[in-house]
Amino acid sequence: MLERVPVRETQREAFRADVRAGLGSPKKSLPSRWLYDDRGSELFEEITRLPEYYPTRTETLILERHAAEMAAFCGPRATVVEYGAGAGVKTALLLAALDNPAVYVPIDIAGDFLELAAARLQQRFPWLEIRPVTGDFTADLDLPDDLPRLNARVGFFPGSTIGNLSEAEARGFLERMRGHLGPGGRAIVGVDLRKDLARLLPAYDDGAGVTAAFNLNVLERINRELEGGFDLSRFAHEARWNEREGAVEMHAVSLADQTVAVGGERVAFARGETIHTESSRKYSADGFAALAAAAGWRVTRIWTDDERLFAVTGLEP
Ligand code: AVJ
Repeated sequence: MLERVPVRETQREAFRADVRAGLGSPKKSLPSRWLYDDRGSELFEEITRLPEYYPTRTETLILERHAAEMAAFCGPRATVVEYGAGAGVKTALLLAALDNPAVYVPIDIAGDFLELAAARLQQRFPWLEIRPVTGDFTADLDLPDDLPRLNARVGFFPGSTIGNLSEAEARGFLERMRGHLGPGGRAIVGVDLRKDLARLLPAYDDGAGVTAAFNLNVLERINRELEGGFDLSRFAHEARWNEREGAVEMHAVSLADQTVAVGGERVAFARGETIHTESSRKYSADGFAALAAAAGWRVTRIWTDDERLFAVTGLEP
């Protein structure tokens, strides 16, 4: 397909611009979205199966355990709008539990991935109307205006993806979602909870080194796509807690004073200097309720696990 080439090129130019700006600033950083190319998405799937990485299996357990209550909360004949289409396991759990869901609208920036996930779900739920939307849900994205308006709309945002957004971005996202879902809307949002650092940090620095590979893959991506010269043996993965932000941060730490070629420019690193590659915010139940309230939502349900590691929240306008 011809129109695909410009899209890829535009992506690459956006990547180049972000890398230039992020590595050119005094505190080096890269937007976390660039972690998720094909290799990064594969590595993230591997992360979700690690013994140290509790969020995915805990959230899945909560969805399984409380599916009936969630179905009652959402009501019959729902139109389910999912923000970011994952591997589909959690979606299938929710759709299977709901009372006759009518329409499923997955939104994702990766169009190919989205079509694949939609096709898989269609096999499992042949009677469900599936309407994929390719787009960036963190930006000002509209839903198709011919969706059935009679049904209750339910927003689904699992995985604690909301933790990747800054507080301002998260509020903006929740406000836009409220607009999408309308006055009778409901939302189910997965939120990773604050916890002991002894439990939290290993989830982002596992013994097998998968998270390290996931983090440093963004440097390899610069090498692959932007003719970069990063020597991966001269950078290390670091996960650290930022108390002020209430977030686990991933950094790539330079192990030496060095200069790296990136797309015709040279970037200097001092030994110990880092590139901040991702923040994963953790909320208290009260903190999340306050954030939701600022965006016009009330948290009226909290489903959690016995250890209170993770919360699946139910929101009403
Ligand atoms: C996909 C953003 C939910 O923050 O836990 C996992 C990403 N980064 N290990 C998270 C991630 C490192 C993950 N989210």
